[in-house]
Amino acid sequence: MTIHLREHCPPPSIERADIDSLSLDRSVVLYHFGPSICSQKVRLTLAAKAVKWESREVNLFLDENLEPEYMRINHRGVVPTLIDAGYTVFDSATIMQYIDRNFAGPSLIPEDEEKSRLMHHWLDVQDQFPIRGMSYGNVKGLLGKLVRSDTPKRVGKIQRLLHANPDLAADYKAKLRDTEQWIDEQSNPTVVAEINKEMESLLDQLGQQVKISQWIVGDEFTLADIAWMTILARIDFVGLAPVMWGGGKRPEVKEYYKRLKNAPGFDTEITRSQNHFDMFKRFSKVFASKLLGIIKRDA
Ligand SMILES: N[C@@H](CCC(=O)N[C@@H](CS)C(=O)NCC(=O)O)C(=O)O
Repeated sequence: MTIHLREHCPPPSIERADIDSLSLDRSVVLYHFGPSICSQKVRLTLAAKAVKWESREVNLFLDENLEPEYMRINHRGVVPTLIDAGYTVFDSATIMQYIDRNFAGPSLIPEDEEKSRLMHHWLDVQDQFPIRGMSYGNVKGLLGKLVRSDTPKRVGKIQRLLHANPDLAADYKAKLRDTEQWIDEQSNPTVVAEINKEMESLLDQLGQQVKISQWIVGDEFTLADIAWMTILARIDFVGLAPVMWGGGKRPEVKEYYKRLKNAPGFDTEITRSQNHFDMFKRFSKVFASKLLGIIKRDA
């Protein structure tokens, strides 16, 4: 049974009878990348539900997501992609809801209609936020220079892949447009400043929410908290924490982030793959591998 969901389609819910009959040999495969925020959301959800899964790393720093084999699995060439019992599910927010509905374990979507609406609101808000611009535009120092200088190099690679794979032409053309937008965004300080301002306004609203309760939706830890855990960790990683919740500013957000850092999965799914040491290690490997590729190509 193969159903390919495109973004914004509601995830299918497998019938309980199907789950029971599949449970013994159910294999869950996740295409993901350690530091990718969208992958972190899904890995945290799998961990919260104690789902066993097989890892297929798609190294974004090596542009493995652009390879035709992966583009045939995920036409946008992005991670994550989840494959479960013949279903291929795209888009982190969709995958998170799919996992919650189709696996046993604590429910991460409130049953109460009003609370569920609120949870979806906070899930949508983060989903629509230009997190890529915030991440690439703000990361400072040598790491910032390295990650930003890597984006323009993808243009040539996508053009080569476009010519070599005419059946994927539409997808590679979309990837080219997206990469050009990405380059404009990350290198334009006005755009980055606007994105940061937008985040400040969201954090004001988030602060109001977590001032009155432990988690975003009262005392229930939900998918919205998982998603915001990754966003706040990214803000911290790129060095924006002092601007966003330092010096007595937004104390509720600061306290909420402290609670999130103590929540299960933070260390294993975020800190382990999103730290400066790991990033430098990954980038030096990328540099060596790309250099070798250029030498071989020009030999
Ligand atoms: N809306 C999608 C976005 C997926 C996405 O943009 N993933 C990023 C990593 S967080 C990616 O694969 N970037 C590589 C690229 O855009 O080429 C989701 O939430 O899954």
